[in-house]
Amino acid sequence: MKVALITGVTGQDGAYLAEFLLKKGYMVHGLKRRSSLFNTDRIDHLYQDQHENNVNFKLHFGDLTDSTNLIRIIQETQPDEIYNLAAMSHVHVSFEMPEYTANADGIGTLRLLEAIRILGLTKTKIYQASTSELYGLVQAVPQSETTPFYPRSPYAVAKMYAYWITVNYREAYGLFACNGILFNHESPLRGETFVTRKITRAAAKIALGLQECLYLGNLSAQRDWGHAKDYIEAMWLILQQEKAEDYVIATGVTTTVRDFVRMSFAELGIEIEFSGKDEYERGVIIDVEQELLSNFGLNAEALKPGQTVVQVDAKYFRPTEVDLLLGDPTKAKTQLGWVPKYDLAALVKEMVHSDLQVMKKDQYLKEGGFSTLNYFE
Ligand code: NDP
Ligand code: GDR
Repeated sequence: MKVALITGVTGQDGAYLAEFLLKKGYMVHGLKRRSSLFNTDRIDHLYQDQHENNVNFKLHFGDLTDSTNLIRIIQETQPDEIYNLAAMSHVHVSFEMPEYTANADGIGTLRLLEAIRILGLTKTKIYQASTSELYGLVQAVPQSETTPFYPRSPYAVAKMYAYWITVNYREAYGLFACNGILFNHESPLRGETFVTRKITRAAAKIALGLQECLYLGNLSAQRDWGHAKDYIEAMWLILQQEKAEDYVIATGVTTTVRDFVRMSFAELGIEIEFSGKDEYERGVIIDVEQELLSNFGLNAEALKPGQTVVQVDAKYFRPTEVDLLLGDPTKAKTQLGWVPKYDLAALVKEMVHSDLQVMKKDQYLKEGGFSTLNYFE
């Protein structure tokens, strides 16, 4: 039985990866942070009673800022594969918490690599969650494994350190350590403050009359969006190769935030047109497909053409922005045989309909007199 250790197991990718590896017959260990509330929502369906025999999913308290804890867990679990997914992963928040981000995302990776080196686990393979944010200020498009980096946030700078320390430990100590340079990937499990999930949640809430307007930042940013389920499969493939190498994982299609908004509302039968510029831009309903809305059990009366449902709020602008990301996944396709199953339309559909179900539950609670205040930035 192969043994895997996933840091960041409670996050979007950690949850999908844990499920994927368990299906492949792995013993899966996950690193989770201590928190005052339960933080295992995304993996609760995988929970196994630890008193039973044949337990193959186990969680350990830990943190990437604590070396002794990492050394102990790795020594106890003796993993064949480590997936380092743990990170303070929000680019905008990294401007507010630059030092912590450097510690967890940058030095955290070093702590993990050092733990493996100190323990002499030369056969353990390591996957490092690198990111398209490394490309930052556009040097060339599409971006491939050879495109120069120009990070544009404390998050990206920390991840740049993690990228190079992974390469360095591979070259210096012969570790099987690889970077997956993953472009944005989303899902119904995406954190609520990343732009795609913020949009799909708001579209569902607005359709149900639970929210009036969605406030966003830069609508012109372009991202190469894929589905997390496809991307975690690439992580696994990267560690199954003969040779440790770095790979770009992307769809090769880029879309603006504005178009993601249009697609999400259209999925519910609400057509939006944008007008105005920069912080004065707004999205207004121009048509409501009553039949489509009623198919989803929605009452369209609250929605009228002319109604503003999206507005720009400059507080969401970043001090330095990454304007355009478009990946070239040729190496992954040819060497790993990796091809994504989802396109953007299928991703948007899944996210919007999942959020519609979540929000219907909220609506039910609200009607029952329970508070459902969700303050998401
Ligand atoms: P999430 O934000 O959903 O999950 C991050 C995980 O890291 C959570 O489990 C979180 O724990 C944990 N974590 C945060 N800080 C620490 C710490 N100091 N010690 C231990 N654990 C910590 O991210 P994703 O699942 O979306 O992304 C996974 C990884 O891939 C991240 O490293 C991210 O930077 C990177 N990445 C993501 C991309 C994407 O589009 N999703 C693209 C490219 C790279 P908790 O649940 O307690 O907060
Ligand atoms: P990103 O994702 O920064 O690319 O990092 P995010 O969804 O936060 O932003 C994408 C783009 O949308 C613009 N935007 C907004 N973003 C947020 N969060 N909220 C808003 O209201 C909003 N309005 C517009 C942003 O300015 C940006 O241009 C994600 C994370 O998962 C990283 O961890 C990962 O490394 C990269 O993807 C690849």
